[in-house]
Amino acid sequence: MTADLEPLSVPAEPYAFELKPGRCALLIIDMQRDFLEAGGFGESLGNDVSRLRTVIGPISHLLAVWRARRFSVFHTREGHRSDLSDLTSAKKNRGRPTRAIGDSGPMGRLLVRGEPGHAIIAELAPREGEPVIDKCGKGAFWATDLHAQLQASSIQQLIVVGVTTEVCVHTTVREANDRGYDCLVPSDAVGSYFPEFHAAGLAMIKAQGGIFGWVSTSRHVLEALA
Ligand code: C5J
Repeated sequence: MTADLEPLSVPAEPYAFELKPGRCALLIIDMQRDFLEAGGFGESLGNDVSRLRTVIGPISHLLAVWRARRFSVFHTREGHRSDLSDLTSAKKNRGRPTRAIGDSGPMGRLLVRGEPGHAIIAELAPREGEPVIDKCGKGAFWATDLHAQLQASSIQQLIVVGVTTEVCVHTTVREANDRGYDCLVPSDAVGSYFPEFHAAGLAMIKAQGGIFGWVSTSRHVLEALA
């Protein structure tokens, strides 16, 4: 059991984050082929999906350390049941896409569970025993048992990484705040199709004394744990 080890100070903004090893989970948001690869859901919305690939290295390094220390790792996937019974018409039609959620593409039906595009990219594939939270919304807490699972593991803090900064990462950080978690977001381990939204999303998290949490880098987290 790794809980209640000495806190570690991670340089961060707006001030140092007191990381509690054993009480802090690495929460990896939606690192799915549908968002990162050509032919997936992200591209169907007109996005340049290559922009998201910069986060793979930093997340891989954090993940390797979290696994080596036997700290908690949670993965999320955004997607829908094959009958689309959990897909609202508002979400399906938003943006008037040429190919909508549930339509067929090169990686199977877009954002549908079990299809090739719904899978987490090979570089970050979950290991046996690591919880994978399937969510149909942007936030990882809504309509999932993530909170219950975190509580069962006595988790109080989250390092939130993945994609996209201003959408699913941000929504999840906000949800986590309202449930009492302290969140640290490493700026190089979250990514967006839009650099300006990435910057604004991070600025909002750390503003007003850290109204949603702390912003740091993967290097600072790794150095604190070294
Ligand atoms: C989006 C996400 N952008 N994972 N999902 O629709 O951020």
